[in-house]
Amino acid sequence: MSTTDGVATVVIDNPPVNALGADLRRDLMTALRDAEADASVQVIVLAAAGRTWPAGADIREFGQPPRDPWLPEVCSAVAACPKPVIVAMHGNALGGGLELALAAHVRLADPGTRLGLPEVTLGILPGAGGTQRLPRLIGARAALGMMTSGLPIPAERALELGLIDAVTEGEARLAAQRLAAAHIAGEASLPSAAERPDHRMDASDWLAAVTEARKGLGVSRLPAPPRIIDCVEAALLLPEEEGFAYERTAFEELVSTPEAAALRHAFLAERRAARHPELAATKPREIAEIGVIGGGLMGSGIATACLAAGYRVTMIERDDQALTAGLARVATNRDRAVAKGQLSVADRETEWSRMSGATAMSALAGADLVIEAAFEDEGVKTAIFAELDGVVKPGAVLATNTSYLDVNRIAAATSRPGDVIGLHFFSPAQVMKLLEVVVAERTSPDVTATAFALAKRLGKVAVRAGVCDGFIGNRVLTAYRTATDFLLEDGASPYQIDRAMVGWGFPLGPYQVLDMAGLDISWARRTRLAEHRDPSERYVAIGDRLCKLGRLGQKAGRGYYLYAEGARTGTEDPEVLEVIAAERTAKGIEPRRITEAEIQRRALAAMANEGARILEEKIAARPSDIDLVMLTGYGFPRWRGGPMQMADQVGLLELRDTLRDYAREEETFWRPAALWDELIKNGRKFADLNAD
Ligand code: 3H9
Repeated sequence: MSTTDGVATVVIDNPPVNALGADLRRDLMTALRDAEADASVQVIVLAAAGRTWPAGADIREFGQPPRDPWLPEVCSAVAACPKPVIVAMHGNALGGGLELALAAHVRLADPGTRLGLPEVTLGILPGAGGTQRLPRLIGARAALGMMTSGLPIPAERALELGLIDAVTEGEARLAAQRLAAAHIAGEASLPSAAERPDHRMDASDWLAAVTEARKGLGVSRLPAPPRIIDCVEAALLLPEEEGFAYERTAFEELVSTPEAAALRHAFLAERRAARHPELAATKPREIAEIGVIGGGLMGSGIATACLAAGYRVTMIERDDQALTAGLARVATNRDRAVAKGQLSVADRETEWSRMSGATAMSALAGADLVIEAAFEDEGVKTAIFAELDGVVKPGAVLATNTSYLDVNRIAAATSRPGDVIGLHFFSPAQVMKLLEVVVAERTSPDVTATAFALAKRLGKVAVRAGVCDGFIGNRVLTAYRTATDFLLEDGASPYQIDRAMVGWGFPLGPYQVLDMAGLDISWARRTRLAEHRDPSERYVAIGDRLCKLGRLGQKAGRGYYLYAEGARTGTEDPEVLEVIAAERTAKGIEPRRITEAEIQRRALAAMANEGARILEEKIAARPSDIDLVMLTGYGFPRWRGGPMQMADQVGLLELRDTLRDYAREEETFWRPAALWDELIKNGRKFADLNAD
C-alpha cells in the first residue's frame, strides 16, 4: 500500500492471474484495516499488478479445508469500509475478482477488461456475494444471464448495464487515482450507494426473470444453475445478510458435489496438459507457412483451422478436380464463419489471400510445417513422407494426421525423423478442440514444443501421446466399444446401450456414433488387425455382419439404426436385432437381462482399465491427460471429469474388484492392469499421478 495526498493505493500482486488465495485475502484485510485506521487516508484505490485484476478465487483451494479470512468476509469488509473504495480493473475481472469489485463503492475498468462470473462452468455459484449484489445492481435478468452462462462481457457492455461506473481512457489505476484526488479536492463526487438503482424495486420484473430462467433450464442435470436462480430469487425476498447466508449455504453444498470436483479437475487438466519436462528448456520453431496434404473432410478442416489462426496455407491434392473440391470445402467453412458473424466479409477477403493450392509437392518447398492428411494407409503415408523429404526445406516440421498408424515407421521413411511428429486432429478439425500430439521415438523436443505452440494458436487443447495403435483416445474408445459389444452379445440391444450412455451424459451412444462415422472405418481396422488377434480373445462379429449386409451407417441409410432419406437420427430396426440374435445362437450364448447401471459400469471399467494400461506403457504422461482426451474429443461428459477421475470417485479398490469379477468371464480383455494394485497398495489414487 502507498499513500499520496490522502489516496491510499493497494495493489494486488499474486501472479499469474491474481487469484484470491488465502495469503492474498489476509494481506488485503490488513491493507484495508491499515487504510481505515490511517487518518490521512480519505479514499482507497484497489488495483492489480501484472496482466489482470483477480480472475477469481483460487480454484486449487476448493475441496481443501477453508482458510480465514473467507472471500465473503473480505468483500463485506470492503463494502462496510467507511472510506470510499474505488476499484481499477484490467484484464479479466472474473468470479471472486468481480465479486470483490461489486463490494466496492466505485468500479472503473480499462477498455480491454472482460468481466464475468464463470463459476457455473466449475459447477459452483458466485459465493462471495455475487448472486446478491449483481442482480441488485444490473437487474435479475441480466445478472442471471451472466451467471447461468458463465460468459464474460466486455467493459463497454458492463458500462451499459450499470455494472461499472466508467470505462477509463488508458490505465484504470491512474484514472482511479485521479478520480480519488478530484473527490478529495471537492472537484468530483463519487456515486453513492443511495443514488444507484436498486432493481428490487421492480419486484414483478425480477420474479418474471426468475421464472423465465427456471423454464430455460431444460434438461440440464447440473446442480449449479438451479441454485443460482434460487439465490437470485432469495436476493429479492430476503434481507441482505440473510441473502448472503443463503448464498453461502448453496455455495458450500455445490462446491463439494462430484460434478464440481469433476469440472475443477477438467479446468486444471487443460492447463496441466502442456507441461512436460522436456519442453521446459526448448523453444518452438517459427511457423508462418503451413502445407496441408489432402483436401478431403479432414484436410480441408485442418486447412480451415490454420487459415483462421492467421497462417499462410497451401493445400496439396492429387489433381485439379480434387484440389478445387478441397479449396471449395475450406471456402464453405469460412463462409459459415461469416454467416455466424464470427468473421467480416472484408477480413474473409484478406484471409483468402493467404490460401493457395497446388497439385505438386514442390509447392511445399517453403513451408515451415506440413500436415499430411491423406488416406489412412501406411504405404500411402510413407510414400508421401519419402517424397516430402526430398522437397521440403531443412528444419521444417513434418506431421502426419494419422489416427492409428505407427509414426515411428512413417518417420523412418525420411532422412530427418527428428522433424517428424503425429498431429491427430478430430473431425471437423476446424471445430473440435482436441489435438493429440503423437511424439515418436526420435521426434526432437523443439518439434514437440512447436506442436504445442501451434495448438495454442489454433485454440486447441493439445495432449501428448506416445506411439501405439490408437494413441490415447482411440485406444480408450476401442475398449469402450469392446465392452458394449460384449453386452450386445450377452443380451443388451444397441438401443438400450445408447440410451444408457446418453442417460449417463454422453451426447450420443456408441452405436449412434458408429452410424455417424460409418461402420466401415472400424471394420477396416479390425480387418487390418485380424492376423495379429489372439485366438483366445473374445471377438464380437456383429459389426462385421452389418457391414457385409451393406449397413454402413447413416451414409447408407442404415447401420445399427434405420434412417429415412436425409435423416440424421435413426429409428430402431428389428433386422439388426435379428443379426444380433443369430450371432448369439451361433455362439451358444443365452441372452440375459442387462440393466442400464451394468452397461454404465462396464463402460467405465473398460475405459479406466485401458487408461491404466496406457499409463503403464507411458503412452500418456498422466491420468488427467487421458481424461482431457476423452472430454474434448470423445463426448465424455465434462461434469464427470473423465474415466480416470471417475475411477478415483468410485474408488480404486471397488473398481479393481469389479474388473476381477468381469475377468472371470473374459480374461484377456478385463484383466486389471497392474497399476490398480500398485496404487491401491500405496493408498494412492490416479489423481496423485497428476503431480502439479
Ligand atoms: C470463484 O471465484 C468462486 C467465488 O465466487 C467464490 C469464492 C468463495 N485459481 O488459463 P491460463 C492459473 S471460482 C487458481 O493458462 P490465460 C492456471 O491454472 C473462480 N489458478 O491463462 C494457470 O496455471 P499454470 C472463477 C488459476 O491467460 C495460470 O493461472 N474464475 C485460476 O489463458 C494461467 O491460466 C474462473 O473460473 C484460478 N481462479 O487465461 C476464471 N485461474 O500456469 C478461471 C487461472 O500453473 N481462469 N489459474 O498452468 C480463466 O478463465 C483463465 O485463467 C483466464 C486467463 C481467462 C483468467
